[in-house]
Parts: sequence; structure tokens; C-alpha cells
Amino acid sequence: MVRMYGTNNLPDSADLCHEASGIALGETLGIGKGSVTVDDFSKADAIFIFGQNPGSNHPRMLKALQKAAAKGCKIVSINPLIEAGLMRFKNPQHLSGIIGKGSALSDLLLQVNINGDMALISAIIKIVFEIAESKPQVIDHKFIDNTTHGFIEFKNSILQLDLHELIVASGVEEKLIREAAEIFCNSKSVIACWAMGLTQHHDGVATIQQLVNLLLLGGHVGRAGAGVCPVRGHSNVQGDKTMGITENPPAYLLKNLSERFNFIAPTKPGIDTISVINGLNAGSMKILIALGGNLFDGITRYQKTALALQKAELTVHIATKLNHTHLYPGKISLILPCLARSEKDIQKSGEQLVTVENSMGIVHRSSGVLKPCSELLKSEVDIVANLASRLLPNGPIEWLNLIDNYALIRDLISEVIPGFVDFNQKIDSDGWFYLYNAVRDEQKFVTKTGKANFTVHQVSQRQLASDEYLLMTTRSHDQFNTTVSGMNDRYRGIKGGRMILFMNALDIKEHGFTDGELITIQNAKYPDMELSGLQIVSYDIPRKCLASYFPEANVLIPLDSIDPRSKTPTSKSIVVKLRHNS
Ligand SMILES: Nc1nc2c(c(=O)[nH]1)N[C@H]1C(S)=C(S)[C@@H](COP(=O)(O)OP(=O)(O)OC[C@H]3O[C@@H](n4cnc5c(=O)[nH]c(N)nc54)[C@H](O)[C@@H]3O)O[C@H]1N2
Ligand SMILES: Nc1nc2c(c(=O)[nH]1)N[C@H]1C(S)=C(S)[C@@H](COP(=O)(O)OP(=O)(O)OC[C@H]3O[C@@H](n4cnc5c(=O)[nH]c(N)nc54)[C@H](O)[C@@H]3O)O[C@H]1N2
Ligand SMILES: [Mo]
Repeated sequence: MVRMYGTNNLPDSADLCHEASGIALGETLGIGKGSVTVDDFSKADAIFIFGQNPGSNHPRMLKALQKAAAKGCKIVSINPLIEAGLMRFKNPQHLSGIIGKGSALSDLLLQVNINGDMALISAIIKIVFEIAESKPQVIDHKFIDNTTHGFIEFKNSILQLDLHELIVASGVEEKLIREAAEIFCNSKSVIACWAMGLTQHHDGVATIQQLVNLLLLGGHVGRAGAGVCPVRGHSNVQGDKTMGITENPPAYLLKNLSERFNFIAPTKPGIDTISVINGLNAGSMKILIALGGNLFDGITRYQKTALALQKAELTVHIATKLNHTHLYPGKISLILPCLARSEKDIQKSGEQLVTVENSMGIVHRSSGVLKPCSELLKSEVDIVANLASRLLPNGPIEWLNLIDNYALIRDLISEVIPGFVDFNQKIDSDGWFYLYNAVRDEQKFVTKTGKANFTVHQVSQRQLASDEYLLMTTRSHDQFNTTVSGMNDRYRGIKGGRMILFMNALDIKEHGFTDGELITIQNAKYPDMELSGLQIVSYDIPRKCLASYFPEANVLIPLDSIDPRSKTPTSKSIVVKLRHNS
């Protein structure tokens, strides 16, 4: 509908989430997503987990990690916090939790400074080159010569770096970094996983590409037990990208759409999520249709966001529940409630199902089991098809027919999106299938050079004034993004509150604060962005680093603090100052 209407303005939550991964992997490996399956986890010799809290956010992944660990796979965690889920594993599905008598999961924990990953990865790479001087086999030269591009430039860029400076910037002891490099060199197959701890920084794309460089050194892509694994965000954010929900559509998608539906799909790139807010503010954007999401809480709870939303000529929210964004209506505003995925969706041809794609490349069916909370609720398909039939009544698509039977939509998908041949048959027979993945299945890299690309990056060191700190915002156990379901963060030992600021005991003392004190936190660049009443909790976190909860701390995140490559807000790197609550 949107492309036939004539625009690529289809940004999605990935812009706040894994966009950096998509760009980083697209340029280097030719696919904007991961290259491993669950099966690869049990074949890996080492798994490096950067900036991810699977105990709370990806509990099912812990099982795969536990199985791998039981087989002797080394697990290395890189995180400013010692996340309980990564240290001990019992069974997070059960109330007893994973703290207590579980088995240690991580073999090595590198307690990196916030945003110190670029320095850390670069240090590991430098040490791998050092080791290779006496053991050349730790670098896979055959793979590099045959399959990659840009190795010499990359190697030169690393040789120019000073190892000592990298170590200091990473915040990790040299001995531990050397251990990580040894594990890397001694492993035949390595997987690297990451989530928001790598993406939500000024250099998110660059850091992920440096990680790809490390993997390429050992030829760890496109073979069993090895590869890249950006661990998913929203339930189906991967699927929505594959279906073309993006402001930067690939050329094949536009070509296929144009040919199948006999129109000229727009080629001009659309705008990203942050630019939507800026565009509404400037008056260049007039209409916002949001299929889910909570922009106000998800981007920044800043007054500028609220004002921007209210400047819109029209806001339309298609949503399963009310949220703060709905409190800032445009001049005309519609809130259209829709069925949730947990609810039964019954149409003329009977009960409907949808499909989702996970981070391991599997497309599987999904259907609700609950009775809808009202007979009047429409499905998302129903609402969008009705909009489309009025907006594009003369088009080649019989929109309203699609509501009766979603299998008809899947038939159209199979004609337009690569990898979906016999979509309905596959879903009907097995309920799931692996999507073709050029890197995983054929070690093929569909990049500009036709090879896997090494890339060259700067390692910038952040200078903080004596009264400045670097703040990350993270999820607690009891929330799903902006929906908070409880006030506890059980694996971090927090009960009954979310207005929390995790801080190193030495910093608390040195700067004249006390554990348990309520303080005010302020953005160092924009003093009017501040939050009062956060309680200091003395915690095992590197010096000068702070952690607080998303979305409460989002008042501190300005719209212009983004990774220039991915346009992702730097919600894990905000320079702040603290003062006693007045
Ligand atoms: N239950 C539940 N599940 C979820 C979600 C949810 O809210 N609740 N959200 C879903 C979504 S949309 C997403 S994107 C994922 C998010 O999953 P995660 O990425 O695991 O979520 P975050 O809480 O943002 O935590 C990121 C981790 O990065 C670490 N970190 C912070 N800064 C740095 C850094 O500079 N370097 C490194 N190495 N680590 C750092 C934090 O300590 C934390 O452990 O989870 C998905 N699953
Ligand atoms: N400071 C800080 N900010 C962050 C992050 C962070 O780590 N720190 N993480 C970022 C990340 S990774 C993400 S993904 C974003 C998330 O940002 P958003 O995607 O904007 O936020 P959600 O809380 O996932 O959106 C939930 C709303 O979507 C609607 N909804 C839920 N399910 C459905 C459905 O099935 N259909 C429809 N139509 N609507 C539905 C409901 O109205 C619900 O209130 O936040 C980002 N913001
Ligand atoms: Mo996300």
C-alpha cells in the first residue's frame, strides 16, 4: 500500500534497535541479518556474547548456550554488568530462577567500559596478529585470499594502533583480553552474538564491523558452528524487514514489486524514525500512521517529541493497548484498536495464522489461542486492507479479498520475496522452514566486491570531565520494551522500584554521594534534560559508568545523539552529570 501510494517512508523499530547490525552486516557480508542456526550453537568451540542480557530478554537462548557449554564450548561474555543469566544457568522458566545452584555458564567475563567494545575488539585483533607471528595457522589465509577483500588495509590499520591505549580504553585487564584472544585462536569455530550493548552507540555500525573483521580473520563465517548472530529485538522485527518494511528497500524488492503489480515503485529512500520526529517538528511531515509502537517512550520522553507529534495534521495509531504516545494526538487523531497475536483471528475462510521470522533464520507459523476481548476488534490485516482499498481503489490488488484468507497474501509474498517459494505448502506441512541464507548456505557474499569485506575503523577514545559519567539505559526483568509489568529486576537484585541508578562504589564515595541516596541526573550537553529522584544503588559496574532503566531515563536522550551511520539513538552512551536532590 505504502509503495503504491508512492513513498518509501516505512521506518520501523529497528531504527532504535538493530539497524546498526543490518547496515554493518550488509556492507561486509552481504546479508543484513545473522548467519547461524540453533544447530550451530552445539557445533561451536567458542561463543562470544557482546552486550546482551539473555537471562531476561532471550531466556530460550540460554538453553542453546547451556547445551553448547556442556559440550565444552567456551563462552565469553563482554558486558559492563555481570548479568546473572550469563554467569549461572539453572532454568529461567522456573521460579527458582537462575541464581543459586546452577552451573557457571561463562568461562570468561570481560567487564568492559560502556562503549569500550571497539577498543576491546581491536585489542583482541592486535593480539591475534601477535600470536600469528609464531602460529600462522591461527589466521585463515586460504579463506582470506579466496573469499575476502581489503585484508591488507585492515591489517595496516590495526598495526598502527597502540595496544596499551586500547587496553586502557576498554577498561579490561590485559591478562583477560589475552585469555579471550587465546580462546579465539584455539577455537576451530566461533560464533559472535550481540544485542543492544553494541548497537546503541555513536559507533554502533563501526563496532559491529570490527567484530566481523575479527571473525573473518579466522574464517568464522558461512560454515558449521561459526558465524554472526545479532540477537533479535521485537518478536517479528526480522520478518518485517524481510517483507520490505524499511526506508531503504533493496533494488530487487522494488523491481519485483513493480513487475508483479504493474506499477513503478518509488526508488527515492524514505526517512528514518528519528527523522520522522524532526520532520513533524519542521512541518515537512504531516501524517503519522503507526502500526504498533510507542514513539514517545521508545525514542525520547522529551517535550520536543511530544510537540512534534502534536504538530501532525493526522496521527493514526493501530495498537493493541493504549500507551503514552497516544496522549499526544495530532490535529486529527485516530486510535484504532486491533487484535493481538495472542487472540484468535477468525475471518470468512476460518481461523487465520500469520508467520514470523526469528534470529536463527526460521520462518514459523503463529496463531492466537485466546478469545478476542471484543467481537468488534479488527485484525491488522483487516485495518490495513480497508485503508488500502480506499486509498488505492483502482489498483491491481483486490485488497478486501485478502482479509478473507491470509494464505492469499502468502501467495503474493511467494511471488515477490526471494526464499518464499511454496510458502503456504511449507507452513501447512511442517509449520516452519529455514529461509535461504547466502552466507550460511553457500558461503556466498553478495556485496559490492562480491567478497566478504574487511573494513577499516577509527578507535575514538571518549574524554569525560571529572564530574561527567557515561550512562547506559537497559531493560529490567519485568518489562517488554515500554510496557512495564512489574517493579522488580530479579537477577540484578532490585525490588519494588525502577527509578534506579547503578553506580560504582568508589565513584559514589569519591564524588560525595551515598548508597541509597536520591539524586538528580542531567544531560551534560543539554542541561534542561534532567531526571530527579533516581536512587543510587552501589553496583559492580566499571568506574565512570552508570546504568538506569529504559524508558524512565529516556528524558535524558536527545534526538541529535545518534550513530550517524544507522541513525540509532545512543541510548547506551549518554554523557551525564549528577547532583544531590535539592
Ligand atoms: N523480556 C523481554 N524480552 C525482550 C525485550 C524486553 O523488553 N523484555 N525487548 C526485546 C527487544 S526489542 C530487544 S532489542 C532485545 C534487547 O535485549 P538486550 O540487548 O539484552 O537488552 P538491554 O537491556 O537493552 O541490554 C543490553 C545489555 O547490554 C549491556 N551493555 C550496555 N552498554 C554496553 C556496552 O557499551 N558494551 C557492552 N558490551 N554491553 C553493554 C547491558 O549491561 C545489558 O546486559 O530484547 C528483546 N526481548
Ligand atoms: N533508552 C532506551 N530507549 C530504547 C531502548 C533502550 O534500550 N534504551 N531500546 C530501543 C529498542 S531496542 C526498541 S525495539 C524500541 C521499542 O520501541 P517501540 O516499538 O516503539 O515500543 P514498544 O514498547 O515495543 O511498543 C509497544 C506498543 O505497541 C503496541 N502493540 C503491541 N503489540 C502490538 C501488535 O501486535 N500490533 C499492533 N498494531 N500494536 C501492538 C501497543 O500499543 C504497545 O503499547 O525502544 C527503543 N528505545
Ligand atoms: Mo529492539
